Amino acid sequence: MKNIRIVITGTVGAGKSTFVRTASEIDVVEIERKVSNSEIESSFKDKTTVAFDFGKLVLDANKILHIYGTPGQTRFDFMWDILIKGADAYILLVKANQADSFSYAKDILAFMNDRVQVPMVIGLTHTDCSGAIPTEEIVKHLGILNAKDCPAILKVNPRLKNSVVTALNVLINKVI
Ligand SMILES: Nc1nc2c(ncn2[C@@H]2O[C@H](COP(=O)(O)OP(=O)(O)OP(=O)(O)O)[C@@H](O)[C@H]2O)c(=O)[nH]1
Ligand SMILES: [Mg+2]
Repeated sequence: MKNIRIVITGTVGAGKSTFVRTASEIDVVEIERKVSNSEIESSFKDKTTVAFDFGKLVLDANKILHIYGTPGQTRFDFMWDILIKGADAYILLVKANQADSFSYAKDILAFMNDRVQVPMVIGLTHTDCSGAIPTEEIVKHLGILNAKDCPAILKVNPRLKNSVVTALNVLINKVI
């Protein structure tokens, strides 16, 4: 059995913790804190990841995925650094209905690219929500200029097991 370390990163509230929870076969380790009032106003939720999420999924007879979710907030980016080093692959989740987070997603991508060159895919979340921006427009905002440089981009609903497993399979096929 081979352990494969997958990191789920992305913008605040994109669905990283939800993704890990949906994927995992074990009780997930979640290190979250209540967000302050000002943060609630901007993110419409009451908890945020401050360290990491951890879950496990046995993908097939040969592969066990160790899945780590990062914090979204930049003040915890020391954890991005710790988690991405040693990753075999990662997923960047981008909240498709939040246009003002796209430049932040671009910064996260640059942060990860500076540290590792491993397979990755981009997962667009909240595409079921009103105000979701079309994929081609998001790609432009992420600074991906041509098809050659474009990683796989898929719509992901972190609440749905099928969707999460599909995304993981697309990624794992790039690792092997
Ligand atoms: N409708 C819808 N809701 C989603 C989707 N993805 C995530 N959510 C919801 O978005 C909220 C935030 O999800 P989290 O998993 O906490 O987000 P996070 O990326 O871990 O957030 P931080 O740790 O604060 O960066 C939860 O209520 C999820 O159920 C999606 O694709 N569609
Ligand atoms: Mg989280």
